[in-house]
This record gives sequence, structure tokens and C-alpha cells, in this order.
Amino acid sequence: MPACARSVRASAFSGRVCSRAFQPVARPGRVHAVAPVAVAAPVQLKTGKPKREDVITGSPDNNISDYIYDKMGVDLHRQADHPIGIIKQAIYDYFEKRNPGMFKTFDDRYPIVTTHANFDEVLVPKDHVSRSPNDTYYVDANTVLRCHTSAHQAETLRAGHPAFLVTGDVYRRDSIDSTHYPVFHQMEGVRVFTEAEWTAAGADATALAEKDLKDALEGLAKHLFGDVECRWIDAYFPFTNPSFELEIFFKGKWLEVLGCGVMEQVILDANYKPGHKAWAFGLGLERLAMVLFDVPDIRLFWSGDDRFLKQFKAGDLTARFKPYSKYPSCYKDMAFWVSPEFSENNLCELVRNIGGDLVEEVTLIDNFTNKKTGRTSNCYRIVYRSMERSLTDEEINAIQDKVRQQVADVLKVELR
Ligand code: FA5
Ligand code: MG
Repeated sequence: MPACARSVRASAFSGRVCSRAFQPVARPGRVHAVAPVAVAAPVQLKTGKPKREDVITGSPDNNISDYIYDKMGVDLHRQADHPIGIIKQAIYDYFEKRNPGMFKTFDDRYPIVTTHANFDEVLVPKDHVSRSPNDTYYVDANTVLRCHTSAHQAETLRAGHPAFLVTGDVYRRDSIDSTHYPVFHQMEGVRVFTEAEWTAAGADATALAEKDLKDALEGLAKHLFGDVECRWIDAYFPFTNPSFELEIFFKGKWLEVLGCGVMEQVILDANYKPGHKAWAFGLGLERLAMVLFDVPDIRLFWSGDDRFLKQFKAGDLTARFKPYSKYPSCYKDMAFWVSPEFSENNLCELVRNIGGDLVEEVTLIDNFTNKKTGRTSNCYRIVYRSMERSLTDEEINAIQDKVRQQVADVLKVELR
């Protein structure tokens, strides 16, 4: 068994510096007002790369750039020799071995979904931070790039599946560092239990679901990593109760790799059949692949460089990434008085759109409020590094000049 220590932290609401994810807006675990809608929406059957005009629509609510559009349809999770495809298959194999024939798998669900599917059907409150255009990519007011594979829970339950794994690309406006990227891959897992099952186990329904969930995921960690240090954290998600996150000790830090919990009963009752119980999880495939293959930076998964790609082969879980070279980084600091238009996610989006994958990290290194004027000043450090080559001063200066100009023009900050 991997050493999965149980660590109880107050809740994801306390302490953690995190702009989004599915943290509570206010009181963790409160009963929220969003009612599930039992009307069966048709299951999305579209597949393949969306057309550009279906993504960058010209709607006033549209906030998607070509940088993001270009990542759509690449489907790293459907490339058998790619680390993301390899880890997907390894997880499928694990669940097939644990419960032969039980889990139905889907990996071609269309990434453009309604706000109804992405939020309402999984009980995300109307005022939840994840609905904000600061956090989510909107195609138009009622359509988004899915920000999690939980967007497919309700429709797959309605289609009558009692156990399934849904893998797909998901999209988020987020911070920039070695473990966060605006496009990444998740796998959703759901398993429904019948009353006969918890009766036979001599447990109450929630206890059985929680136990089976944790057993399954601890077993998965062992299957993938052998002995690795991991711990359970109490968490909050609108769609599960109780809720947990699993963290793995990686490169000197605790890395969150998944969220999970016992499905909120209303979701199951409205979309499956009453009288059942279920668990659900959402795995971050890049995070798992980073641990398994020792990949130090999430941008590498998007590298087209053969020196990266040739190191991995379908079915081989033993490969460990060998850096071909570590090119020098270069950083630029930028201080400014913030404006109402400013947010860290807006800054990261802007920097990515200009600097692309040359941007390694964006960090707030200083901030203060002038007591007399009440104005707040931030200083951000932008670290640039290519995974493939050395950068020249001229190209970084040109990018940084553009960044400075656009933060002033678009985010209306006053550079200092
Ligand atoms: C969710 O997305 C929930 N839908 C998970 C879930 C499903 C909970 C079913 C309960 C039941 P969260 O926002 O924490 O939760 O993201 C899940 C995982 O995605 C994280 O643990 C992490 O591994 C990965 N992840 C999140 N943001 C990023 C990012 N910007 N880049 C790479 N991976 C990320
Ligand atoms: Mg999380």
C-alpha cells in the first residue's frame, strides 16, 4: 500500500491561496439553491476539432483566444504513445482489472458544453467563482469550454450507465507555473451502488461508497506509482459530500492530483434512479503523468519536440523523463498600480497570449497599499524559458515590451 496518511485540514476554504477550482464561495457544505433540472438534454454527439467560428464567435461574452483554440482537437489523451494517452490507458487497465467489465469508457466527448451541463447539473451555485469569465472560457453567454469532466456526469447517468470513466481536455483561466496550464486533461470516474450492495456489505450507503472510493484510488496510486507518499485532504465540491482531495509528495512539495467524494444524492436521483448511491472522482492526468514519468514542467506535454516524445511508448510505465538540456531562464519584473480590470488570471491570459509556452511562471513578488491614496501596487515576476532552445535578449525584450504595453492598454493598470 502506498502510505496514504489521513490528514484533516480544516477545509479547502481555509488557508489555500487558490483563485478557483471548486472551492466554496462562502460556507463550505452549505445547502445551495440550484435545483437540478430533470429534463433530459440530448447527449452531445459532436466529435473532432471544433470549427474556429464555433469557438471564437464574436459574442460579447466570448473570451477565447487563438492560443487556446489551437490546442483544441489535439487530444493528447487519444495519442497512444503520448504520456497523457499512456496514463489514460494505464488507469483504464487498472479499473478493468479491479472490476472486470464494469466501467464503460468515453474519450471523445465534445469539449464545448452548455453552462447548464458544466455548472447547473452539478449544483454549482449561481454565484460560484468558477462561473466567472475570469475563470472560465465562454463561447457565448450559455456555452463554455468545459472546465471539468464533471460536465458529463449527469448526461452519462441519464444514458443509464452505472459505472463510467470519461476522459477529455478541459480549459481554465488560471495561474501560470510548472503545474498549471490553461488546457489540461481530466478523467471523471463514477460508480453507482445498489441497495443490495450496501446491505451485503453490512454498511450504510455513504460509508460503503466512501470506503470503496478511497480503496479504488489508493489502489490506483499503488498501481501507477508503487510506494509513493500521499495523503487525503478534506475538501469541498458542490457536487459531492463528503469530499476529498488526494495529494502526492513530488519534488519536495505536496501536489494535488485529484478531487473526489460521495455524489450529492439529488444528482443521482434526478439523472439515474432513486434508491442508489454513488461515488465520483476527477483526476488531473498531467499531474499524475508528471509524477509517474518525472516530468518537471507541464508545458512539456505540449512539446512537439522528438527529444521529448520519443522517450515514451504505449504501455510502458517505466519510462522516466531525461532532460535533454536545461536552458537558462530569464525574468522580468513589472510593477503597477492595479485597476478594476486587473486580475491575476487576466494577467496570465494576456502574458500567455503574447509569450506562449516561453512563459514558465508568473508570480506576485510584492504588493502594498498606499495608506494615503488607498491605491494598491503589485509587482509581478514573469519567468521566461524555452524547453527547446536558448532565448535571446532581443526576443524576450520584445515580448516583455508588448506585455507592458498591453497590461496598460487592456488591463488599464498604471505601470510604475
Ligand atoms: C474538479 O475539477 C472536480 N470536478 C473534481 C471532482 C470530480 C471532484 C468528481 C469530486 C467529484 P479541481 O478543480 O480540484 O476539481 O480539479 C481536479 C484536478 O485537476 C486537480 O486535482 C488537478 O490535478 C487538476 N488541475 C486543476 N487545475 C489544473 C491546471 N490549471 N493545470 C493542470 N491540472 C489542473
Ligand atoms: Mg482542487
